Amino acid sequence: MTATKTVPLTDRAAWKGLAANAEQIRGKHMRELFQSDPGRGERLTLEAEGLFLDYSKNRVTDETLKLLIALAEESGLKARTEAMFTGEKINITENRAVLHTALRAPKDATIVVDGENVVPAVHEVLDKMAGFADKIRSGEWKGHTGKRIKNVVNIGIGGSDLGPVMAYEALKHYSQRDLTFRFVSNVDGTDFAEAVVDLDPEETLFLVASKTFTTQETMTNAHTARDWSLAKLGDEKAVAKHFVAISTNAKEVAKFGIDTANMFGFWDWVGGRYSMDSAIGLSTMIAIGPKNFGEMLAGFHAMDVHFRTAPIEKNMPALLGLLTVWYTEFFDAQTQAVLPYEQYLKRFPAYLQQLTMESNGKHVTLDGATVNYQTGAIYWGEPGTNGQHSFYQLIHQGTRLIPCDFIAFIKSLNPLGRHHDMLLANVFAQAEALAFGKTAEQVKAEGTPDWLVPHRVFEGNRPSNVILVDELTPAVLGKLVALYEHAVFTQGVVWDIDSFDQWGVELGKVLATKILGELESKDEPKLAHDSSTTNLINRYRSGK
Ligand code: G6Q
Repeated sequence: MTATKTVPLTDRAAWKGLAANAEQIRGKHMRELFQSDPGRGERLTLEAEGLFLDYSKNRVTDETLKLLIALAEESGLKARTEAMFTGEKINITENRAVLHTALRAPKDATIVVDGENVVPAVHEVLDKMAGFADKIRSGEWKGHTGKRIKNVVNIGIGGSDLGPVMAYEALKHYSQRDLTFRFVSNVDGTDFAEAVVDLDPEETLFLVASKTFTTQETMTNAHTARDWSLAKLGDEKAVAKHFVAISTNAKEVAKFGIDTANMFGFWDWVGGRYSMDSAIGLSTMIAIGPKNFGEMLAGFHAMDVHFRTAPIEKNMPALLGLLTVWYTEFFDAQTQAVLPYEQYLKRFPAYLQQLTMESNGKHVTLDGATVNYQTGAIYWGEPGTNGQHSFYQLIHQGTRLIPCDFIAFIKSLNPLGRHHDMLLANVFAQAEALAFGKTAEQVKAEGTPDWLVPHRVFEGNRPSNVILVDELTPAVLGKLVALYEHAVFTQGVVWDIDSFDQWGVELGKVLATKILGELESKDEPKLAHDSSTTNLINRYRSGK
């Protein structure tokens, strides 16, 4: 697909309408919006696939919502969604289809890329993963010395790490507890050293997860892992029992010494940050078992179907995406906080950082024109209630507007006394406090001395969404991830950018390769950098 000419975002009628609408809303407090519309808290909600979204505590009116929906329509959201789902090459700068949705399509679906239905191959890999995962889980797969595999170490970085770590942590409750999982990503040797410090190579399996199998960090860690294993196991043949590869590059896998029979493949139409449900999820499948993994995929698929078919006004990912566009463009919001009130989702914000920021951190449109608006919000967050005792102060009383997504579950996976009621009381209280705040009159009425009143006033009018779900299951995790994937897609469509490339990571990689040679050179290298870089290199060389 080549870039299609669309009306520039800021020339679209709905954009202009939104700009005018924002001026009216800026002077309105959410207190007023709720007082004048008693049904608002029930009306501005949406239920999809078991996820309940309360978006009533946003600085929007019905007019705003109408205009945001019109903006999505004018941006061609529905057509672009179909283009993605049907395998058009919407990643135009890499000339690739974007088909993570095919990874969770049911067996009987047909999705054609370059004249071939990709669904059978997806299921073939899933079946192979299941066979392997079962062998590890049951103990049938033995290490080189005949011992059972007890430890699984995933080596990967970026999209080949963040999804697997997040999913493992999120679904730990469902994991096989006699297996230990570790994740090594950083080229900092400490990451590897600490990950294996208490492991026995005879009982340890490495999953080398790399789409390209050329990523410097991952290959360095994989070679170090190989040396670590062989130092104890001695024999090169041990590699076959202790290393498997997850990659699209069979040639490089074979070169590393991994039997390609122990390779789990995927395809160039799966972007790294969209790959946790491909073979990259092998660690997840070993942890939770093929059945649970299948349920996670079914969850993803359910949200895919919802996004593809629901009208925009009832479309949860589209609404979430549009609300972020609203605050980014018209309220100068720079960040979006994601605050899960669920300890198992502690890595979810980190996962979303890559998904959202690598996807939408772009400064040119599909046509290559520099944008005259903001793109990609900065996503960040920590699990509640911990964040409340650290950075929430700035959200409540600081000078910046930070829209928040709260994620909470009605049932706890670890019900303990009053813990869960307390946890949920905090989510609801935070959303309420952010929206409605506390006026000077209220503070005074509590007997606060006049000089202290301004310090204790909560302005309120801070927007948030609450996503409330019954219980964290593998299917729900799939739905939540797909929810954000499609919210990010919606934003990218409105912003008219390529959400699926990542050229921004290239320059640093190239420079690092050059500098590495200079750091390791025995002879005094001829440095042709700026004075700061030259000084840093020299300081390191003389100190190391
Ligand atoms: C994600 C990016 C990037 C990628 C890593 C690892 O969308 O492409 O984070 O996942 O650079 O790449 P490999 O899997 O090829 O090692």
